[in-house]
Amino acid sequence: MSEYPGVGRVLVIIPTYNEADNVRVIVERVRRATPGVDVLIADDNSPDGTGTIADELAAADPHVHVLHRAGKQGLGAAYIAGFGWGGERGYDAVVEMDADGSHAPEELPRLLDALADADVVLGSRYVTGGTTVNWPAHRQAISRIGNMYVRLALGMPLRDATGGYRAYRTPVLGKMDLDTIASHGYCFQVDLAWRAHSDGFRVVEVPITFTERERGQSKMSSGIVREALWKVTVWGTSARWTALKRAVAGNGPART
Ligand SMILES: Nc1nc2c(ncn2[C@@H]2O[C@H](COP(=O)(O)OP(=O)(O)O)[C@@H](O)[C@H]2O)c(=O)[nH]1
Ligand SMILES: [Mg+2]
Repeated sequence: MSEYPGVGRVLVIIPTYNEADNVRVIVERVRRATPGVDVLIADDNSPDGTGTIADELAAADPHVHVLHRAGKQGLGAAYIAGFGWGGERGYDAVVEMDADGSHAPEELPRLLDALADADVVLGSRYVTGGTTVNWPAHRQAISRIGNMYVRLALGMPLRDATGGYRAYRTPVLGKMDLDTIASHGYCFQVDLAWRAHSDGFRVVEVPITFTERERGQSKMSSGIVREALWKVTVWGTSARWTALKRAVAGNGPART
């Protein structure tokens, strides 16, 4: 296994639930775009046989691994298990990437290059140069309004805090107390960005092109949006309350 310059050993984690039509293609694209990095497919016992295909891919390529999980427990739980798997095996950095082709593996070198001077790199649709392709208008609206709300509620300067194409230095995750994360969908992504930002880590955004899936179905639901809205409101209120208490006590503003 080779080391990515300035970063070290890299593990790309791909969570899957019913991605039988996508998993083979995405793994091949990652292996071609970044031959030195390893892949971990975190499958939640997909009824469509994704896990079996993942096993075949792993049997054919020592860079590919599979984490079989008991059942559908949400994206956040799959990633936390994957982060633990990578941490135990000494990877220096882990990458989040969707299985459905929305996150182009061909853009991964740009994320990893940026990680050489950062602790966390967010692939961003909403910085200059970033874009979305074939994304339905209602999904764009939810995403844009959601990100605006995140910025307002949390006072966090990031443009795309809900995106799921990211790279983290593993020690940063180690300091984040992942056991206390109960968030599932987008909220999981906001949760990690918020923790990284408020803990003072170097979080940078690099532009990506997000392309809507062509095969398989989205697992997005209204419950996922509700979870994010509710939790972001609670975090924002709690951060402002803490800042207010500190100001009253004369300790200066809290980090927000
Ligand atoms: N392991 C696992 N993966 C999931 C789960 N929900 C979504 N995913 C994966 O997370 C990625 C993004 O999900 P997707 O449905 O495309 O969400 P969208 O892009 O917001 O519509 C895909 O690779 C999914 O297979 C889950 O409960 N468990
Ligand atoms: Mg998708």
